[in-house]
Amino acid sequence: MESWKGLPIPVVPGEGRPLRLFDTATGEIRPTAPGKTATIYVCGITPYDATHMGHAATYVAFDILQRIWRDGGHDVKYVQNVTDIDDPLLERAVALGQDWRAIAERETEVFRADMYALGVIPPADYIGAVEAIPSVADHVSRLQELGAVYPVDDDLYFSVHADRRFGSVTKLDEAQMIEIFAERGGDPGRPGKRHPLDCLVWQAARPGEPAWDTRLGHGRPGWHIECVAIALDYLGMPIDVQGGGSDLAFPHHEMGASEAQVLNETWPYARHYVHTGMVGWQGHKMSKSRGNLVLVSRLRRDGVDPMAIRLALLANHYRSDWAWNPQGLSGAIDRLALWRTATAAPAGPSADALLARVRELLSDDMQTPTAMAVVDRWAMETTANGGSDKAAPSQVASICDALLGVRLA
Ligand code: 5CA
Ligand code: ZN
Repeated sequence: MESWKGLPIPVVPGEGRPLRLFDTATGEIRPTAPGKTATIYVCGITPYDATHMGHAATYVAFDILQRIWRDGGHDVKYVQNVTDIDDPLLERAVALGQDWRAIAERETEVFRADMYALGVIPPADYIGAVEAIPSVADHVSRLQELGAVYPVDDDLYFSVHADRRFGSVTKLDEAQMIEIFAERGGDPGRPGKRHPLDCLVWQAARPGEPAWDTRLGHGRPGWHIECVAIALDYLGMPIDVQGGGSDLAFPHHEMGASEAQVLNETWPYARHYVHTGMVGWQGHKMSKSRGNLVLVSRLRRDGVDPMAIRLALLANHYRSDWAWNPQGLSGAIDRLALWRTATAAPAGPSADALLARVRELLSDDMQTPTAMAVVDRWAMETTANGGSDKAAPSQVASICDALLGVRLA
């Protein structure tokens, strides 16, 4: 499906550093992207109630990641899905008395507009689950040939233990896995399954629900295999980074990795599993199911500058859980004003040290809060005492744009 429009990214002098990132699978900060072209798959939205601050924080974090790679001389291949058919979307359609397709199209459009406003680099391939159904059927059928899939009634399940590395992404014990699986859309107790953790890869048509005709019969895909089919089709294995919020580490990324590793008979699916922290609001994780949402589109309608929203998100380290709060937004509005004033000044202190320090901080597990404090110090010095470097203000503006995605002009 159509992605959103990208904006030109300024090139800053010299070359950035190799990016080191925390990897969920190893629990360590390790170097990323050994090749010239870096590949990244970030799990996309299920299109209803888009785009809340948790979504926005996650996609802005993976946007920063790509900016650092580009600054370090890599080309980036970025793929994202839209889960435009899934149980929660159908449940919402019933609750609203609306067509599920209309909801998906409308919310995907809101998401695109929000991503564009926030200056998020668009994926080269933006693929809907519905579009991917023929490919999902092919991948499931290949898993069948490999003996890793079995029927339960008319549905098809993947034997997670067909992959001997199952569990290596999150390293949870079995009791924890079963508990989280049940909380996050899984069905550990379904009669007829060979193991409680086996996951649905194909669901036969249910009365009143949408279904598609494929080589597997009339039905629709399971969730994890949808992302795997898209990632394998558009990127191939291993991908450099599989990204998403920490709520996707288990079961989604764990089970997806096993499906891919069985399909490809190689390991690993991804070199890095990168997970963002959860944004909360009113004492809970911000979530569509709970309805405690602050929407990007709502703030934009209220006249909040999207660059201030971006600064409010980046003021938190991507891996920490944090709560959205109005003070954070007003601090970001003040910061944006300070940066705009300073980068419009006739001269300031040299930008060289700032660039080196910002690169150092961002390439070390994306420390955006401290990188922004470096820009603050330069901006305060410029507005208080000026400086002798006439090129510095526009250079700092380019650095903020290229590395932080914050447009100041
Ligand atoms: N469609 C699936 C992924 S294939 C899905 O999880 N969709 S979603 O709409 O629920 O979430 C989209 C992305 O936002 C996911 O990466 C998810 O981990 C992330 N996300 C959801 N809620 C939050 C939150 N409160 N804080 C941070 N990230 C969040
Ligand atoms: Zn996904």
